[in-house]
Amino acid sequence: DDDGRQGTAIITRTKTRTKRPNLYRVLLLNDDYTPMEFVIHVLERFFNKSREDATRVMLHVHHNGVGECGIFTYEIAETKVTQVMDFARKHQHPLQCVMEKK
Ligand code: NFA
Repeated sequence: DDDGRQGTAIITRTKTRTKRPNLYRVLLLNDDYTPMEFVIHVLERFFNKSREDATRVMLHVHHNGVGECGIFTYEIAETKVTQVMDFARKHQHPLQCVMEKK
């Protein structure tokens, strides 16, 4: 806008500011006791993975010590970690699930 008296126009921002949310990687950690089949089930149930993808991720964790289940916003990532940890505890497996900022 310009008040018409001087060259003092004020330009207002009309473009919407689009902020990217912080993202978090949810990881599974290897251990010596959790059955492979249980880990596959966790990946299918809580991360909506196909049998094939779940098996790939499980074997990656088994061989490398850690692997990615997915990338989520903070609240979703936190929920996944809690769901997996509660489920593992219920079945008395030491499986560990953690999140890290991307
Ligand atoms: N290492 C476990 C076993 O040999 C399998 C496993 C895979 C555990 C991925 C945790 C995560 N039974």
